[in-house]
Amino acid sequence: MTTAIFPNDQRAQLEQLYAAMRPEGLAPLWEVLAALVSPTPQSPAVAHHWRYDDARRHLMRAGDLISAEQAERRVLILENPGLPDQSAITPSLYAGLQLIQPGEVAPAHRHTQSALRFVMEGEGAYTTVDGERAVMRPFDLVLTPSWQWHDHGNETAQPMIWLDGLDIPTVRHFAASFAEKTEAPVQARLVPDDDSLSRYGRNLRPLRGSIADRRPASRPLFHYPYAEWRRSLADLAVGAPDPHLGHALEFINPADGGTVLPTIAAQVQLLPAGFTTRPRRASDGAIHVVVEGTGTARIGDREVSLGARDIIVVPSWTRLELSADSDLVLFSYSDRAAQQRLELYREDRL
Ligand code: GTQ
Repeated sequence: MTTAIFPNDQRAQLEQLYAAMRPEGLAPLWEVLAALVSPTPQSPAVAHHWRYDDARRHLMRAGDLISAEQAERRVLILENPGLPDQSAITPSLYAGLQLIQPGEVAPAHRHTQSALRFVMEGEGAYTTVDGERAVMRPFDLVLTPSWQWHDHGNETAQPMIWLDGLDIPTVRHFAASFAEKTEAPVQARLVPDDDSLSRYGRNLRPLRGSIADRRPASRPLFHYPYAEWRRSLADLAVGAPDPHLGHALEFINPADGGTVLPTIAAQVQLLPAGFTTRPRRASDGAIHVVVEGTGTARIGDREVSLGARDIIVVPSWTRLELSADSDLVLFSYSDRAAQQRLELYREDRL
């Protein structure tokens, strides 16, 4: 807390007032106003870099020590060093690396927190969302919208690891967490696998006759396969890159063209070999994952080298400049969706 400057006698009398009113739940705004209403964002989060291989080693060890069923979710939380013990990678968002070993099931539950999964390794394991399975491949994006039942399973012979991105700290901020479990750990399959991808994933939507659609009309799609988004990015990359973003595409909700989740926006970008972005800063706190290539991220006064599957966090209003050694493909998610809905979002292209 910052302390305002006052002459000594005034300060002494003010302190007496504060002491007298504190037990009655009263506090002076003038002591804290400058910190509360700062001219620019003052994030308690710091820039940080997780090397995938290092995180993976600890995750595999956890896999030896505890089962997915026992843990309910076997996840290593990516905790921002500026937000210790808060299970947060930014003030509003959560990130974790989840491991499902061959034959394991992470049992069905649902909660008000919205989630995305970005597959880091493994092929053929599934997430079932409200009775529909999405079979996952590396670098697929899969959503679990608020209050939809989800269980994860791996019937393949390889471990499956993905990055979980959730709005856990946002929901905690609003004290609006609700969660439920089912009796059976695995949901029944109600429709063919990837049914919603067939219906909504190709720039079409079902014509409604007398049979109502099963999924909520407002958020019908939950699987964005790597093969599809990578092809779009490759086709886009024949043109000139945006100076601040390179070639960038946002994942959208086909129902309204908006962000994939009400709180979380997700995007991919490709920076051609040798390209350096112009610096930019934005009020969203963002998590970036290296999909392909190598390069460098300059985040504020930090510089980190980016290798395969590395993860970085860029706090709000921190200058970011990205350089690609080889063609660099990044996935990222941020709280821009929530900030735009709350009319808070700003960016500054330098
Ligand atoms: O897979 O449902 O990393 O509920 C944290 C909370 C994953 C999940 C997390 C969760 C999940």
